[in-house]
Amino acid sequence: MRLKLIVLILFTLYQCGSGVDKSTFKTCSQSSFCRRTRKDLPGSSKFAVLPETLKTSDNFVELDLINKANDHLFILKLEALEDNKFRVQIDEKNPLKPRHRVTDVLQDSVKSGNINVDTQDGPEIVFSWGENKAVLTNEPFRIDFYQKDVLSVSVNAKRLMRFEHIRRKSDGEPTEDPEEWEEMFGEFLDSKPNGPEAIALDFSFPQADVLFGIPQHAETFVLKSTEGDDPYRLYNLDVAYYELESKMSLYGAVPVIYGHGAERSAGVFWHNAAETWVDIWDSNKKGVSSVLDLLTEPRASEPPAARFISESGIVDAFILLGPTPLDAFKQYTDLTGSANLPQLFTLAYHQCRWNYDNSSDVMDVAANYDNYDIPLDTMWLDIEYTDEKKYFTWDLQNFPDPLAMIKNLTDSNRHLTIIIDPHYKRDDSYFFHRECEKMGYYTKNVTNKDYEGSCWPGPASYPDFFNPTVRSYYAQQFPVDKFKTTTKDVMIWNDMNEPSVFNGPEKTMPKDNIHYGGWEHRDVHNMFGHMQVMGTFQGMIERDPNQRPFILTRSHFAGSQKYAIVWMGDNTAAWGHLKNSIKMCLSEAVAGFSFCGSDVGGFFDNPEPELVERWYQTGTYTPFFRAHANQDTKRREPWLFPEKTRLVIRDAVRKRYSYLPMWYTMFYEHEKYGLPVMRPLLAHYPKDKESYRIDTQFMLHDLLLICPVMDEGATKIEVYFPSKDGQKDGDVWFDTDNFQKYDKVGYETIQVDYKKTPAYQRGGTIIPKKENIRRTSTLMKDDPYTLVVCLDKNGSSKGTLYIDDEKSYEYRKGKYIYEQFEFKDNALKNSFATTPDYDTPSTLERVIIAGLEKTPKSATIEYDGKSQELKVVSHEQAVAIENPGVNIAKEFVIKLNY
Ligand code: NBV
Repeated sequence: MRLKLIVLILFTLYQCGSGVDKSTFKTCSQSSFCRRTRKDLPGSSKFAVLPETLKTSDNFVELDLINKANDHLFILKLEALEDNKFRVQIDEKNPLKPRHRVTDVLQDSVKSGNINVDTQDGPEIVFSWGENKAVLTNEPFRIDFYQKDVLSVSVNAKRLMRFEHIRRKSDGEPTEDPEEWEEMFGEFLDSKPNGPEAIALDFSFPQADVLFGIPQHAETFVLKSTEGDDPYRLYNLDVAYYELESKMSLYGAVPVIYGHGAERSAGVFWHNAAETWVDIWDSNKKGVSSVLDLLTEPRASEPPAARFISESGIVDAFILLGPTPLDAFKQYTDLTGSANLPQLFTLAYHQCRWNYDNSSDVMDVAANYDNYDIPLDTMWLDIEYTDEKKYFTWDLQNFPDPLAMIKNLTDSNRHLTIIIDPHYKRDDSYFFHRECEKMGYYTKNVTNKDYEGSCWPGPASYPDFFNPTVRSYYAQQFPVDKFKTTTKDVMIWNDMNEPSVFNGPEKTMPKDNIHYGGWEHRDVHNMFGHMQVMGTFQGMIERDPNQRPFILTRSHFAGSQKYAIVWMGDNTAAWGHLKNSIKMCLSEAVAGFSFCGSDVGGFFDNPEPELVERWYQTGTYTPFFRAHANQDTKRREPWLFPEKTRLVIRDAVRKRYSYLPMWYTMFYEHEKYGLPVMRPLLAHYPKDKESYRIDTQFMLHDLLLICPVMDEGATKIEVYFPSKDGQKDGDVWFDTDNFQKYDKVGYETIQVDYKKTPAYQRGGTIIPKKENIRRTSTLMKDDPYTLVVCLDKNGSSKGTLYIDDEKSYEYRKGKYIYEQFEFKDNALKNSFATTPDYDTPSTLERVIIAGLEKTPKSATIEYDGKSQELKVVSHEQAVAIENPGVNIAKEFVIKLNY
């Protein structure tokens, strides 16, 4: 009873009403390393390269670097990487103790390229690799990266580099800040055993007009200047009631940034897992903004730039030289990986709530989806399913027979996802705690004892997921012979893994806690969740090696996308949060997290029906489509709303199911090519400056332009049709509801009734769909396909379709069908890059063609040496070729007859 009360008090303090409690979280000026680094002014750093120390090898060169302010020596390592990438590492030459280097993020496949030293006399050393060149200026230290002779990224051009060498307090080196050696935040003391060890470096993007990236922030997609404001913060935190338009940290931290301009894109990946703040200088090449500008001399144009400031670790920066936005995104996923192809059902619709109270609640909700004819694939269980928040156990009072409940779902082709948090109840009757305590598996505090914090179960400890043995132990909990109340089909949700600690500094773990290898939590904080999801992934693979794991994680770092998908955490049922979900998912997508979404309807508070309708309509087109709500909200399953809302929800979900073949194909191509699924407009229209800042519209692949209605009471919206050349040349677009054609560039007012979500298929594309909507995606597996062919200005188009067993890893052994479609010269043809090695009974049931100049009289299909006439039905703005009937894995040609 007392325990429950304490948890309740801590939780109430934690939630703190309905607004973010800013006093819980640091500003830059409350953090010693950010405060002291931010005093550095451009031009202040005194680093110089010692050219005579140059050592070369095939793939990298090394030089000494000196801080002339104190004569401390560093090693600068420059490494050429394949595909227009470059790595810059700086570490102390003779550190008092080793500095932390990030592991467990980079792909094994990262390959070095050959680096040549072109010139090395005089004040510069010039290196080249492939089409690229790096010019290293010795003093002041600076590196300019050229892609095909165009200056794309400059390192330390602002001379803001800082590198605090590790020292002993007793050496009495000059202090810059009174809290360098010990820091207080509220009641919390950070003992900082290593003293000051911050690093900072600036990167300029001479070709860029805008910078974007560094999720996770509730901010616009394009980054804003931080002059006169706090920097963007990257420090995984559990921020209840987070605010919009804020540079405060949220649950994830992905230190990759891009600069983009009409001619080029480039990026920088800052491979550091310590707390990081990022300053942004946006471009002042904004053109004439006032009459005064016309009269005065143009200002010297400073390119947009970013400064990364990290509390510890080394400088390890990857320069991504593009030159296109898609090239730069790919270079980033080359380094950190792309998401595995998910099981198809995970792309369908999910229903969650904190909490479903008991087994019959779960089964009733699922059954009601059938009663109201709304498809549903996955039910979710939040923390209350456990026995007193002891993960890997069940509350057998409310869920007396979990296996029967799961079977009930599985029998109707549905799935269950359950939550597993990273805090473990300190209770001797709990096996997991007993074993972790006995084996020494918990993260240690500063005195090397098991760290004890407080979370849902009350006093709790946190396994040290950085230790591979601990990860294996944790992974061993998942197989069904161990976790007997689950089946192989139960999927996992890792929440609170920043980690969230109710009674910790900034509601997280103290920085002087100790992890595996003796590293401080300070060095690795942003990777704590990443290490948990690695363990979860391992556990699910051990449970069933041939089933693709599905994991939702709240905390994430660079590379977590290989293991888990993300969402926007505890958002609010407000229109601003609906809009924000698109901005945030776009930033996540360019940082490798394509499988992203927000709690549909909003987590906190009760949404009005109109907001629910618009949120579902937006959810149709966001990769992760899950409704979720806080325990204090009113129940809000679709049938609890007025009929109109329920029908809108039904339509939105059904529309999502009709596009599942497209989603699945896009995610296959995501794994294969490493490009985002959800894309900002600039990804395809890099020359269109107007498009850069548009973050209320987005593209799905290069196929659809989605313009969700996200304003209360809207009866019309302004849709922007982007330009290919930055002027008048654009694509043609077809409204997906009625195939109305838009051949234009610029804004167009579109009328929107409550049913309408403007979405346009790009002319030149072919999208595969399934139009017989069933209760679950699994039931649609062998259903026939419809191809939607939208023609470009030349009357042609192309598309792809991927098919496999939707579940296993057999596709990695070639058991799949991947086909290309092409429409040109009045004929639709398919072809296969590799011979299909998967049997599907699915046929082609319809081809819809939009954009034809004349309506054909009929069509003829040829396959297997036979030919057959097909009926062409003319609709207002498209034609439909009915029932070609050919197996989708066969080669065919359909010719139009005039
Ligand atoms: O586990 C309860 C919630 C969960 O429903 C939500 O989705 C997470 O983001 N969890 C956070 C803990 C506390 C929320 C106030």
